[in-house]
Amino acid sequence: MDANYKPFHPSPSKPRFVPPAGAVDAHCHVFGPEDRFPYAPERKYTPCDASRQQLFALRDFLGFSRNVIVQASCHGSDNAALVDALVNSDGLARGVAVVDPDVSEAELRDLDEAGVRGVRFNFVPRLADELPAEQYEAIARRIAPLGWHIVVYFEESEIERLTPLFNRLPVPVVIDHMGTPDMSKPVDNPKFNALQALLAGRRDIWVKVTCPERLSVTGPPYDDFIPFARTLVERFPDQVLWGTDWPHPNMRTHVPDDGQLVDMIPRIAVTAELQKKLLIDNPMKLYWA
Ligand code: 0GY
Repeated sequence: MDANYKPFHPSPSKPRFVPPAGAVDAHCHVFGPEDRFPYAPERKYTPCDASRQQLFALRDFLGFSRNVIVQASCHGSDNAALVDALVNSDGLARGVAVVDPDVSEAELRDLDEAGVRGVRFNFVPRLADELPAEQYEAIARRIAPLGWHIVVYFEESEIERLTPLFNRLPVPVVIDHMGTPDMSKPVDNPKFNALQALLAGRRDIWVKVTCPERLSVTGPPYDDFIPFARTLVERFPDQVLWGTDWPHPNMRTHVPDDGQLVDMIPRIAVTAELQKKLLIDNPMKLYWA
């Protein structure tokens, strides 16, 4: 792993919040192990290995039932580690892959068979190189017949530039990490309002209320994250997803305690009904329907 890379928390706390039975961690990753699943030559960072066994043990420890595993940039478009995790999950994990524009029909069918339900477009320059817009649109057209969706990760500064592309995608769109809002600003700010306009304009656009550890300016216990996440959960209760983001790649300031992240859930989804939508109904509709 990179010299300055911070491995995930070795012993997270047991959360006090007990997720409802069937809860889904809808954003997490597996990394390597490198000796079996080497990292991509074009990667922009080298993480600490984080195996499927460790992920599934954390799922059980935190009181979750299922995982949505998202292909991270360090594995490029080689989805082998992701597929290995999915096919060894007893049906309890679904995946989001990264594919090249020239991916074959047979590869897409194999990924679908393994449990992949979406493709991720990563627009964050420190993680991936952006493709021409036509190539994203072509991939979206290719996956539409499979009933898959597109997951997008971008920096908030890019939201206006990318909105027309997102609106042209002919499949559902899932936005990572609330569109990465600037938490030193009030919730009512033009960028976060642009995100909400996107969600209000298309009810098949979803958003992950994830990554306090990455987005918070104040740090643990991440109080500044709450009003942003709570706004989305209350305004768009049928379009929100929650995940740990384990193993939290590229953290610079600190390593989050996953138990503490789970304990934030009742602060952002304050009723049992909102928690059920966030943790069960919404991810089940997207990934297990
Ligand atoms: C995340 C966030 C990060 C990394 C990746 O694909 C990736 O490498 O998504 C990040 O560094 O912000 O969702 O895990």
